[in-house]
Amino acid sequence: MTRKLLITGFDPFGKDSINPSWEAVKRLPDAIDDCELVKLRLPVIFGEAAETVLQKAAEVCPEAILCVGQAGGRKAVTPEVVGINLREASLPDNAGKTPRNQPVVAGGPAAYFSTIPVREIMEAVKKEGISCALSYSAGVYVCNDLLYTLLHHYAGTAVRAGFIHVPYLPEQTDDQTASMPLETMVRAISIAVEILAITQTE
Ligand code: PCA
Repeated sequence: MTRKLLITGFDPFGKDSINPSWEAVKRLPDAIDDCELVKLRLPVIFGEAAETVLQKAAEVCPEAILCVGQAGGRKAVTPEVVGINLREASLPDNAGKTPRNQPVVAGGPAAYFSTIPVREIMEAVKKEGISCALSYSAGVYVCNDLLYTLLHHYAGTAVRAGFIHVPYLPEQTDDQTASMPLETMVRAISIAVEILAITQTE
């Protein structure tokens, strides 16, 4: 049976009319190695993004879930090491919600480590000459909300979950702000999927 990876990108949010995460995810092939990629576009809405993923995951039963989001201003592709139990919106989400100092999961642990092999992914991406660094904060907005919810939901199970932030695309920025070409992001995410596919069998 083919193995399945659920891979997600986000809608545009804030002042942006494009989100590189979905632009990159939708350009990935439908399969990498023996891994079938099930792609999903998510709303930038607290709670709803994770709910959308969990519903799809219940349907397709993926072995791993890899979520991708935009982190404007970052220079590198950044696999996230940790998700924290905090919602702190500095910008309304796409439903106008602005939670402040709220937990993602009431009574949940403060944090979870990502369960994908972030270091192996970072090393493999860097080896191809692409800027890549581990990140120790996925923020306190919708991306962290999604990562924490997935790690909480799948804690103690075999389903691995992780998150990778990507920089702006060149067309989203002025010359002073860091950006990365779309093809480079697509390549970096493909490498991450290859690493996931290899390490999943170990
Ligand atoms: N980035 C935001 C939410 C959606 C996205 O692409 C974040 O980093 O939380």
